[in-house]
Amino acid sequence: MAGRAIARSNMRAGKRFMSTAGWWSHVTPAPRDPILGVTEAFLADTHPSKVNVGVGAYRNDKGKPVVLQCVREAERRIAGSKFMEYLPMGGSVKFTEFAIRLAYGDEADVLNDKRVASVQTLSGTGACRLFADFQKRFKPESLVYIPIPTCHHNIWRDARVESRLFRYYDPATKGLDFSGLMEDVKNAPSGSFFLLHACAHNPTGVDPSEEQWKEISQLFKEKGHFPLFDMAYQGFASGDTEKDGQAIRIFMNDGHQIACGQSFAKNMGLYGQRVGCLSVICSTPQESVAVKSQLQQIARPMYSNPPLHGAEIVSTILSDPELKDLWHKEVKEMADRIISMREALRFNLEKLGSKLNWQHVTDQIGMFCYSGLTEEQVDRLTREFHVYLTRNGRISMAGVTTGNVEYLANAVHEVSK
Ligand code: PLA
Repeated sequence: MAGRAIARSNMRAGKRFMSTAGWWSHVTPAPRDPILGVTEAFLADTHPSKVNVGVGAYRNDKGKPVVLQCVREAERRIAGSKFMEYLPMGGSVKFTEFAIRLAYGDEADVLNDKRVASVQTLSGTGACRLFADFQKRFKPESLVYIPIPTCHHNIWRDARVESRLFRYYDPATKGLDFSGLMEDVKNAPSGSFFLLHACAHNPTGVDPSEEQWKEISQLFKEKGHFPLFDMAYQGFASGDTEKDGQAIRIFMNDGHQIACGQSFAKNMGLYGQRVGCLSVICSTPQESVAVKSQLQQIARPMYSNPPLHGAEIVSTILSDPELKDLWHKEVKEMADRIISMREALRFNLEKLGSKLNWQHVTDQIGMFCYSGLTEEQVDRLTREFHVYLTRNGRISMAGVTTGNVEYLANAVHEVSK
């Protein structure tokens, strides 16, 4: 066929094809994301008193996002950096070295022995997902146990790791279901993986005590379970990054080979920079070299290598004693503001004469208050009061301010009385 005839016949075929159903006509809309969808709904609301206590993103007392001073100073210092080329597949080595020192402590034996494999990840979500893919590849039959309730279980679903649930939160006490947790850990098949939140558990704001962590660690030893720590809030629970690392340190000192996913979204306010770290404690330096190389190989065909800017900010801060001190001070300020808002919310609810017990508002820690409100009550809060939160009743305390706390307390009281 001559060129023009081929073109004409292709066009006819194209027309025929286009008249049939579209390529994606079988695709139905995905459900709205339970957390990020709340922000979308909030942005679409034009009511002047609207309040967003959905996503866990820190706001100052004026309700505005915060750029930390240490971050501004780090940005100023790296502004002259001409380094714009690709990072290695595992990201910035300087960044990961400082990140793991923050997680495990400067003096940790596992660091001196070079037994930690670490790679820079796309924030905390990316760290968990990379580990889930690694688990699937190298322990394909293993299970992951996820706490009830949790928020990021879809990570393991999409990595095709089979998951089970373990008891964590007791709605009756609005605290930890420690005996249920221990029983489920005991009954899980030996060698299971467990997702643990290192501190400031999301969504409940309930953490085990130091003593309880020790008991959990011992039971993990007996059962030969693998702990994966999701550490998205180091510093946000107590205001002290060392104290918030205590669960990691307990497990590490008990000789567990743990994995840890760190996020700098919250504690440095680098949400959109997507800067995180996945580390895996190995039995030998050789094993850690192998593990790191495999983690990189999983990243390579997915996103090739992670972004540069956020990692440079973090390593500039963590490697400079003065900036690091400033950061510690600023993290404490954020944590303290949240604690004072817990007190203010509880105070206002009690002042309004609520008959319910709101002690958990001040007992729980970190960014969230797991209020105990039902889905129907949450729907009323949104519909009648323009207060936006996830349907599980989780209130992001970081969105509460002296300006909106009375309004919020009144709305909560109205739907719960
Ligand atoms: N792990 C926990 C426990 C988290 O709460 C979050 C974020 C992440 C990991 C992931 O954060 P990153 O990828 O941004 O580092 N949780 C948020 C948002 C703030 C979310 O669900 O992604 C939340 O509102 O629950």
